[in-house]
Amino acid sequence: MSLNGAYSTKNPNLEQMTSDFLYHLAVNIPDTKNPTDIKNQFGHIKVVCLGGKDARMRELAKYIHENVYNGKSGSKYEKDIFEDGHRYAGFIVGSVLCVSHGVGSSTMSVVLHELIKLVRYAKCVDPLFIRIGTSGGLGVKPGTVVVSRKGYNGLLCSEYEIAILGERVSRPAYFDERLRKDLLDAATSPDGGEENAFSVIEGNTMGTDCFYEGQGRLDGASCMKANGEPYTKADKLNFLKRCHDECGIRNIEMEAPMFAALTLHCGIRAADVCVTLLNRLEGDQVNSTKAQLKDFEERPFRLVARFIKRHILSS
Ligand code: R2B
Ligand code: URA
Repeated sequence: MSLNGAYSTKNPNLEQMTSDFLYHLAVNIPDTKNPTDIKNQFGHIKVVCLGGKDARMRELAKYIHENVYNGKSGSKYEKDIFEDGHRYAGFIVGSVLCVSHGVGSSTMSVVLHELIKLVRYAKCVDPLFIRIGTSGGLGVKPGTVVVSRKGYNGLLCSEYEIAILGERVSRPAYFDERLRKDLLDAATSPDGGEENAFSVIEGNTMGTDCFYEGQGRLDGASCMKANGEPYTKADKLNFLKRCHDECGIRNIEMEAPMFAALTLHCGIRAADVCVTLLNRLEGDQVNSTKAQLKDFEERPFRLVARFIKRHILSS
């Protein structure tokens, strides 16, 4: 039986545990049956935003304070509530929790397990999890924001495969349809306002375990095919075109299949909203200027802030 009727636990052992320690967040739950402090601190959270970098998540909290709550969130949004864990950073602003997740699925899955337990102990009602990230685009203009339909792994399968007790376990990796539609809806401004200044599209997202060879880059420390021979620019473009044409992949990052699969498995509605920093059909190096990076990285903030105002705080 689940502690929270809104979403389920996939771990029956949790029902038997009288205390829990979310080690990487340094959050202690001395009494899981009556977690009063956790409920007081997190029970009101409606949206958990996740992004790679600590500093970007602090900026997101500030952005939401200013743009969603008009400077009146009443939250100490600059305080890193997970600093004692020395691994991830977390900032609360109104009913939004912004958390960093590092690079890649293995790093993100650790914080995701602990956050899913946290919102469950806190009895948050139907919390949404939204990753706000960066990516390489496929055939789309740099700066485009992609809201993901499905995650694909580097073998072009829409699944997340993990080894559990010495066996391969494969889980489906698609994102919540209603949340995706609501996010896309937030991209449209009834008065033709600022959101139209950049494109927001839906597409599939490949998440790889390796930034370099896993994403077909030519500029890693190694650049070799399975047969031990170097791959060429033509090989790379062939692969990227297959991703685009056969799988509808419009951007590449390093977390989508794991994030989609674990949230889906645990009954959490989730979305992946990533800006593309470059068009991978044209190159490999991420060499945007500081100002361009700031502008691009803020684009998913703008979309998600508008979504929160329109679909979360108005209801
Ligand atoms: C996008 O950017 C990071 C790699 O630079 C990784 O976390 C991702 O998914
Ligand atoms: N993040 C990635 O994983 N790939 C890119 O090309 C850019 C950002």
